[in-house]
Amino acid sequence: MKDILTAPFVKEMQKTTANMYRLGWDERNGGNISYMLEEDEVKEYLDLGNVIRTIPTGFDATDLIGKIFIVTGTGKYFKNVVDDPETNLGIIRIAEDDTTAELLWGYKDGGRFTSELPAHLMSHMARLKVDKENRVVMHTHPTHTLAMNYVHELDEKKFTHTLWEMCTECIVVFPDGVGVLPWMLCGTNEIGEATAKKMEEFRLVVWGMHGIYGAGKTMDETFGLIETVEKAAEIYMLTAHLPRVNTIRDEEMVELAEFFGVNYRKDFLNI
Ligand code: 2HA
Ligand code: ZN
Repeated sequence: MKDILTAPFVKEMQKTTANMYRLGWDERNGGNISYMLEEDEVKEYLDLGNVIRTIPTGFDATDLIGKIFIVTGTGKYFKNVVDDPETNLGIIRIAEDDTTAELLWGYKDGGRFTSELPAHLMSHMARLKVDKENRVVMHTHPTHTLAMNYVHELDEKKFTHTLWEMCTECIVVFPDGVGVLPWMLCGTNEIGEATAKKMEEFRLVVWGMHGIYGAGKTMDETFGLIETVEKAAEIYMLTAHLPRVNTIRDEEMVELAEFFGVNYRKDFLNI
């Protein structure tokens, strides 16, 4: 059996959380990541018959029975994952009863997965229906995206349109746009259900006055989606109070989308 601390998926979680912390997006225990793993890649490092303990999830994840995830821990700081992955991360498998998680590794101090597990697993289920290669769900509190929530209407067409105007590559990176939820109580099944509903249409969902969710095939793709929204939001926050002299026009966005061959939300443009 190989040493789990050398596993590429553990290293990816360490690098990503450290990077996000350094970007200032994940203060204290802010943010959480879940990453679906293949049984074959995990069994090189762990005895899949050895369940350390079971933890109730509090909701049905029928479509995910037997699926394995590496997930950040509740109350844990992204800042600390790099130095102590075994305490701050856990590897869980959804049990046959669909409401229990079997802990295979991690949460060494007796901890458990993120309080946002409902939103994560429900989002995995929703995205897998649209894209069977989806593996990653990421939640974070990117500074400018969050700032924009306070000064921009929380309407998904208007919010997406403004982001698309801020960087030329935006419509190409997230042609499907950004879903937006109003402020809601976090850590609940309700916000999980609302997020998953949006994930049927979007790979990015803003949680009003809280943060953002992203979903994708790889850690890079998912991080890249959020990073691009955050960059656009930063440009918006640097310019929103100034007279707008130039902008990327809707006709130019169409040109971009057509040139790069992306299927964009035509109803999010004003033409
Ligand atoms: O886990 O970000 O939404 C900390 C959070 C809750
Ligand atoms: Zn949060």
